[in-house]
Order: sequence, then C-alpha cells, then structure tokens
Amino acid sequence: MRNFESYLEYSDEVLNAKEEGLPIIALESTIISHGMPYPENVKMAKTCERIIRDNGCIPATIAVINGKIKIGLDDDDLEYLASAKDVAKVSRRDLAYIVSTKKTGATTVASTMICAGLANIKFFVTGGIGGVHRGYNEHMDVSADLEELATTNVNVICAGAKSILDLGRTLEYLETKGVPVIGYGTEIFPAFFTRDSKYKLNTCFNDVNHIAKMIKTKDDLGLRGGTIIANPIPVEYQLEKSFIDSIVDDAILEGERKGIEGKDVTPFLLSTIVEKTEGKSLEANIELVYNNAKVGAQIAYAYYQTK
Ligand code: PSU
Ligand code: MN
Repeated sequence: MRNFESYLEYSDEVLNAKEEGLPIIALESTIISHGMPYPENVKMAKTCERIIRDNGCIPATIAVINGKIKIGLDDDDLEYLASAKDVAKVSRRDLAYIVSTKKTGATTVASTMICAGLANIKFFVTGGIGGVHRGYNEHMDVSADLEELATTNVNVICAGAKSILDLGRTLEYLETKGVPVIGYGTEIFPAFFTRDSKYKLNTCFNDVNHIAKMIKTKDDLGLRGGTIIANPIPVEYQLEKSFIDSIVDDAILEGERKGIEGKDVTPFLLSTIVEKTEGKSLEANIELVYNNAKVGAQIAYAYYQTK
C-alpha cells in the first residue's frame, strides 16, 4: 500500500468537512505566488475562500509548506506564499523533489489536481489553465496541466485559457486526451479576459445541476481524467479584445527577446501583461476568479446532492 496520507496535512476546517461529508473545493497556490502581485494576491485568495463558504462548500487552498502537502492553508501560509520572493513553482515534475527535501512551494493546476486527488477532493477552482504555448513547433512548450487533466479525476472550473496560449492547439490536445470541456452558459471556449474566441465547444449547459449530473455519469462510467468547466468572465469585467490582444502579443515578443524559457514563461507573461495594462488585466483576472469560485461551489454543491 502506498502511504501517501503521511505526506498530507489537513487544516481543521477541511478535516471537519471530510468527517461531515461536506463538499470541498481545492484552490491552487501558484496563482497566488506567481500569478498576481502582492498584496492583491492575498486578498484574492482570502475572498475566494469566503465566496466558497458563502455558497455552501469548504475551501482547501493547497501548497507545499516545509515539505508537507497542506490541504487548507492558514493566514500565515497565505501571507508567506503571497509575499516571499523565493517560493518555488511546483508542477508534477517538481512535487516529489520539493516534498522530499522539505522545501516550500506553490502548486500549479497540475500539482494541485494531484494533491486534491490524494485528498479525495473532486472540484478545483482557478482562473485559467496552462496549455499549448504559441510557437509550439519551435519550443514544444506544453503545460503539464493538460496531461494532468487527461489522467487525474478532478474537475477544474476556470475561465478558459489566456490568449498567451495557442487556444486551438490546446483544445486539440484536450480532445485527443479525451478531456471534456464544458461551457457554462456559453457555446464558445472563453479566452480568459474575453468571453469569446474562435473556438466552439461541443458540450454546453446553462444549469449547474446538469453539469453535476454529467460529472456523476462520467464517474459512474469509470472514465478516467478531469473535466474543464469553462465559465466566461462576467460581461462587465471583460477587456476589449483588440486592446488585450496587442498587449499579449507585445508581452510574448518581450519574453522571446529576453530569452525567457521553461517554467518562467507563464509567470513572466502574466506579470508583463499586468504592467502593460496598468492593472486593468489584474482587476479582470480577480473578478473572473471570484465568479469561478461562486459557480464552482454551486456545481460541487449540486454534485453532492445527486449522491
Ligand atoms: N494561467 C493564469 N494564471 C496562472 C497560471 C496560468 O492565467 O496563475 C498558473 C497556473 O498555476 C498554471 C500554471 O497551472 O500557471 C501553468 O504554468 P506552465 O505554463 O508553466 O505549465
Ligand atoms: Mn511550460
């Protein structure tokens, strides 16, 4: 038997929720440490947790703290992850290394899914997933998030993927791997800062109960892997397409010029976009995460009613 429980440390709130059978929602920590500036990031993290509680679920923000995989963080952990400069970005590749050497790191979508899976948490709310980067033919940069969605049975509520990625190839990859991409209130794959993109979805629902039922069916059929629930940014917060597109193009060029590679690409692009939009992208990003927290909690709540 694998003894993974000894690597996990639950907060009292999450432990209690497990005992009582309450719906729990996982949250990632790379969005805090590498996805947004301080102090907006810590405020975003705490507000997300509150929105999830207000909607009848229990939040479990996940990170590795001194080698422990924490399922549910306290205020000190959140403050540290949000403000320290030396927090590692931990994806699947890095998880065993950071845990075995007792280091501290923030989990990406991929590694948060792994940890949520170990803790038997089925739903996970974030902003956007990683994907196939533009210029894939040259550098083969594909986020480990996609492969994780293909294998780990956790449902991810997000606002699509940022147009720093090649959205068409990202969707092709997900199709090949058999990952359902479910549009909530939309038939189009949302592009994070904007509700629309060129890409149509095959699975769309307007009712969270129908999404919960589909996920239940997938589980009953033993279909391995995650799902993506794509929840578009609320209309009032979306950015103008031509404005954000030209800024994303500039950020990508700047990254190439500076020779940014590997795990540093996504954090570099995210922070450059915040700078170039003078914070407009940050506000949009925060609001879409709040909307995902609300919808994610509604879906998880509905799922647990179907049992
Ligand atoms: N996209 C965002 N915000 C983020 C990330 C992606 O809009 O914070 C983070 C997530 O943690 C995601 C990771 O899992 O970046 C993907 O990094 P990479 O492309 O290196 O796999
Ligand atoms: Mn990458």
